Amino acid sequence: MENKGSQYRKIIHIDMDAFFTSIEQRDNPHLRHRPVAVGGAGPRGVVAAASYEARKFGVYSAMASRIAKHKCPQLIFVKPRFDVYKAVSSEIMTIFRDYTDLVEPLSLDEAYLDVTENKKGMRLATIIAREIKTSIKENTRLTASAGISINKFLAKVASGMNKPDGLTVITPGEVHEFIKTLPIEKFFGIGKVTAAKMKVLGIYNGSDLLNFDQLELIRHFGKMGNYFYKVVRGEDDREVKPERIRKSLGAECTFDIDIVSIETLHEKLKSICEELGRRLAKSNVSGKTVTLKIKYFDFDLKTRSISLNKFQSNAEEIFEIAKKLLHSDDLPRKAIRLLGISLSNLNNGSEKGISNQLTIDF
Ligand code: DCP
Ligand code: CA
Ligand code: CA
Repeated sequence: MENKGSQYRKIIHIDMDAFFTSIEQRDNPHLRHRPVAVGGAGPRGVVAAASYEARKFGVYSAMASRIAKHKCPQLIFVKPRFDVYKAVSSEIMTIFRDYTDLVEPLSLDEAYLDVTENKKGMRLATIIAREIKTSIKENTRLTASAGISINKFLAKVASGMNKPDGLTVITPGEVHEFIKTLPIEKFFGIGKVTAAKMKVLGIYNGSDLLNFDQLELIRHFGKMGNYFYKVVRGEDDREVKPERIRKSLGAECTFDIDIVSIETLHEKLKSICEELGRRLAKSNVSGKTVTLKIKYFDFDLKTRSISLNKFQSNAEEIFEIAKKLLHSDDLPRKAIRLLGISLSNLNNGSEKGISNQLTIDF
C-alpha cells in the first residue's frame, strides 16, 4: 500500500531491552549495574541473555557460558524464570492491544503493531510509540525500544538503532536516503551467508543493491531476490498478522451409552479433566472460569459455570470443581449422553507459543 499518494501505513516495532536480564535486575537489586547472564553456568551452559554491562565484555546471547566466563570473570549467572518472562510478555502485549488489534508478536519481547487505524484515533504513530513506552515503564519498570516507519522491515531496523530505551522514526520522506546508506547486514532476511555472497557481488549497502535489477537478484538469491529488489525501494507489503487469541479451552466426551450412575459419571468426568489438564499444559495457559456442559439423553443441554479468584490449570483441582458443578441442585436428574469441561478467562496473550525467536516468514 505504501508509496501510493499519502497511503502510507504506520507500523511500530517494539522490542524490550535486554529482556531476561533486565527482569532479573529489576527483581534483584544486587544484580543492578552488574554484568549478568541468564543461562546455565555449567560446562555445557549457554548464555540466553546478557545485561548491557556484560555486553561491554563481549558477552552475548547464544555464547557458551564457559567462553562468557573467560571474557568476563565477574559475570553473574542467573537461572531463567520463564514464567516471569511470560507474565511480563503478556503485560506488554495487553498494552499494545489498547491501541490496535493488529499486533503480531515475534517472540516474548517484541511485536509489530499496525497503528494506521487505531483504537484511540491517534494520528501520530510516534506519539503512540512514546505512550506505549511510558506505559511499559509504568507497568513493568522495564524499558523498551521502538521503531516507527511505513513497513515492517524499516520499523524493525529503526527499533534496533538507539537501544536501550530508544525511539527512532524513519518518516516516508526519509526512507530512500535511509535505505541507501544502510549496511547490507541490516536488511531483513540477510544472515551471514547471504551478506558474504552480496559482498562478493560488490553489494555493501542499499545504494549498491539498487544497482541490481530484479532478474539479476532472482538469479543470485532465488525468491529472496525478489524481496530484496522491492525492500531496497522501500516496498515491503508484508502485513502485520495478529494471532487469534484463544478464548477457552475444553475437553468433552460423548458416551457410547447414556449414563445414570454417579460413580461412572465421576470416573468419566475425571478422565475429561485429565485430558483438559494435558491440553492446558500443552498450550501453557490457565483460566479462571470453569464451565461444565451436560447433554442429556433427550438432547437437553445445560451448562453450569463457576469463576475462581485465581488462575487454575491443575486437572485434579478442576475435577473437584467439576464435581461440584455436576451436583448443582437445579440440574435435572436424567441419563447423560455427554459431559464437557472447559476453562475460560484465560491468562494467555496469544494462542500460539511465541517463545521462539524471530522466524523469517517467507
Ligand atoms: N534469547 C534466548 N536465546 C537467544 C537469544 C535471545 O533465550 N539466542 C532470549 C533472551 C533475551 C530475549 O530472548 O533476553 C530477547 O532476545 P533479544 O534478541 O531481543 O535480546 P535482548 O532483549 O536480551 O537484548 P536487546 O536489548 O538487544 O533486545
Ligand atoms: Ca529485546
Ligand atoms: Ca527480541
